[in-house]
Amino acid sequence: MARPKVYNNFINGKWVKSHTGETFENINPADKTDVIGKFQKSDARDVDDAISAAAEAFKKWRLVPAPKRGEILYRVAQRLWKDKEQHSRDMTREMGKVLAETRGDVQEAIDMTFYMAGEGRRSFGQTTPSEMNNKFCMSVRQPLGVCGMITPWNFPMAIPSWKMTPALMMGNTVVIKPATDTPLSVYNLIKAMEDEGMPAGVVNMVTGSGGSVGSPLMHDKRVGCVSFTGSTEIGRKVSAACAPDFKHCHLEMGGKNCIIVMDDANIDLAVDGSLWGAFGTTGQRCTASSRIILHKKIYAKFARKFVARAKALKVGNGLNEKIQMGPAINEEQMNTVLEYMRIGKEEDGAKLLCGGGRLKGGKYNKGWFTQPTIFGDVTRKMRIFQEEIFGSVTDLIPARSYDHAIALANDCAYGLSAAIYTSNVNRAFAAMRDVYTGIFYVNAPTIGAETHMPFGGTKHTGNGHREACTQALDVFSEWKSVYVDFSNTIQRPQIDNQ
Ligand code: UN1
Repeated sequence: MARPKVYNNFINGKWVKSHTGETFENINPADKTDVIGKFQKSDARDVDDAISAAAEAFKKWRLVPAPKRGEILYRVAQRLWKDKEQHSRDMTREMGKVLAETRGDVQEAIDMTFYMAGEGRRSFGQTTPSEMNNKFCMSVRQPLGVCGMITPWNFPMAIPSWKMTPALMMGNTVVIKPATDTPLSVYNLIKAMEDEGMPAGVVNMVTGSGGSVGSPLMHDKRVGCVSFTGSTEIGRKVSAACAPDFKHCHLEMGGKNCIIVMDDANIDLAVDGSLWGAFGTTGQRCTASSRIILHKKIYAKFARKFVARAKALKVGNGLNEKIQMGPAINEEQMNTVLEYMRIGKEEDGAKLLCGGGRLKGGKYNKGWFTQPTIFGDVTRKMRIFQEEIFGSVTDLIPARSYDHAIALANDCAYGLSAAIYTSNVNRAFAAMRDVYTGIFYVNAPTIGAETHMPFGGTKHTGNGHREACTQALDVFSEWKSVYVDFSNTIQRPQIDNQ
């Protein structure tokens, strides 16, 4: 086998080694003997270099007209489109999810980049009449400076694009720390930016661990904004790191998303949706359907069909087009999922309906494969009802009525996404109103957000911000209200005109 390629950090337009002189390996989770590449094991000195470069580049980048910044992003989007298949294969190899899904991930990055490129010619502010004569009022956005980004492994190109493209469009510069499990996809995104003429220092990538790279990045006083996607536990640390300097802080964290299936639902459609929502991306989405709340009248019928479909899922290496579910991202994550399977088996009253362990034997021994797992008769006090698992496990929860289903849906620390399957339009609208989440679906599973809609959640999922759509611009800019008085007199609002 060829020796793995060594990838460098990208700082000030150059590919450079870390000060540490050390690297870490990027391993294929479907085949741990497959080393995809070696990446720089960076530390605070590399972060410092990257922030210095970004701070310097900001002086010029903020003055580049927004439509021109947008033009670079258009070219980046076209480049990603051209290289989509290769980027998707790279992503399946480093992350494990199946090719159809990694193509979707790269597509999401393309969509986002085109969308934000278009914002170069929009990014509208307001004009409004003044209460005084001969005076003009308008609001404009201004960039924040250096934006630090800490991105996860489950959407290795889409999520970095959600953060980088609005930040860049607004005139900010970027230092990004990719997840250590999936740095190649961020490398591919950065490389496209370099090749399409992004000026030196405007985007910088530093690879390495959260402690050595993420921590100095979020604590640095020169950083004006930190955008983080990951666990609620780490999100709390990011929030605390940003607080003393009142940095903009955008957090996108856990989920325990539910699908409600009512007695009037199309059951086959709900089974299809639940299968995709629960086991797509091996359940490793913040939006995964990890609680399925079933009206008691259809519980048994749904459970029978759903379990049969889950048992039939083809699990394996995602590079094989016939495979429907890939591995867990790494050994540690697999062990967490296995631990939750154990907890579920011991919960008083929960019934294991299928799966419940690791897939072993033959090709499975090469990677971190877990069985599609369903627990039945799950109730609100159970840990598997309340805690995010981030793996191939979902719960079936019986509900007595619509009101009971809504109470169960809301009885959770998180509030990212929820769904209802029903053929009753009144119920659909009532549920849309009554479930307190950032995203809601009718007759579709909890996954599958589109880039021109705001993305984010309530409660412990987020801190009030949204990614994607124009809402993302609010994270990466500050409003400035501008008053131009052309009266040539002193005019005192609220006083002289009363
Ligand atoms: C995530 O899981 O962090 O809505 C992002 C979806 C995808 C994005 C998921 N478009 O499922």
